[in-house]
Amino acid sequence: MRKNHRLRWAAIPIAASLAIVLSGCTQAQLHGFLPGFEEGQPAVTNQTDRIGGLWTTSWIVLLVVGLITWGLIIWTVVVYRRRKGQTGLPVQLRYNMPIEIFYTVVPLILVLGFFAFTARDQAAIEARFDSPDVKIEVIGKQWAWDFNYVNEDVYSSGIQGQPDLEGAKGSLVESEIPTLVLPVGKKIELALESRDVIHSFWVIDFLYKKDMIPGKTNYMSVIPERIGTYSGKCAELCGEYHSLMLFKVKVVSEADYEAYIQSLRVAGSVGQLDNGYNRNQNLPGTTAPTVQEGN
Ligand SMILES: [Cu+2]
Repeated sequence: MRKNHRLRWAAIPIAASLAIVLSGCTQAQLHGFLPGFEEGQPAVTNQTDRIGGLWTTSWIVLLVVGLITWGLIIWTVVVYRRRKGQTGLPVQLRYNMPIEIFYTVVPLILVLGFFAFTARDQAAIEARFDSPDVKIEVIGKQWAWDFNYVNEDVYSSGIQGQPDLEGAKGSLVESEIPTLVLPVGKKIELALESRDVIHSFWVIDFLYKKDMIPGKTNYMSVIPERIGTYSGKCAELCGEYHSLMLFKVKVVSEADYEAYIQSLRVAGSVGQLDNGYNRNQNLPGTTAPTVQEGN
């Protein structure tokens, strides 16, 4: 009875301080420090809340398991430590059925739980739109990106990151980085392909990446929900200049999207690039135009 009372007195300040600490959390902290969650801003895409939720919940579950495990380890080390004058081995415990069943069943439940939630979210993320508003073919190549705007029959061909000789050491010419322009709030289907080796299409703030495999088309279906510029990179080691295989995703209003498409048309980038094998399209002066942004 007395013990219960004491526990309750302990629980109140713990709960109160927990509430205060959590309410002081920023959006980034509440989402397990994933990128793309800022105060008062809409989600970056229609998928990011779901992915953030899976990540954060997994961490909470695993931290609880960790706290119990660390607690038990510390407890046994302290309580069952060798005391002065003790010799020989302590009482050996083995074939304790309740414990054996416990540490078989609990991990099984955890693994099945992680599997179930991952499968549920993956199915939702991987579902393709019945009728996407915008179809874009993204072609990875050593070491840049080509973008075919399928509905509009225009394209943009990218070059690998160009070192900025006037800027700080290691910096790149920002305006030369290939840019994929997407209209906000539209159902976008990206067909991911490769010309040469396996690459991986990764827009960091979209919290999702997918391999680009020669001879196979992978799809990414996403609705960008926040206007802005996001960094992307190749996430599969693909050769010497893998680290320069960068791109940007610019999510813009529909009017700006139309203007961008028009600028590609004016620049003569009409038609579609094929994904035939060609190793020499990633440097200035090749088929790729050197300045990407028409507007
Ligand atoms: Cu690559």
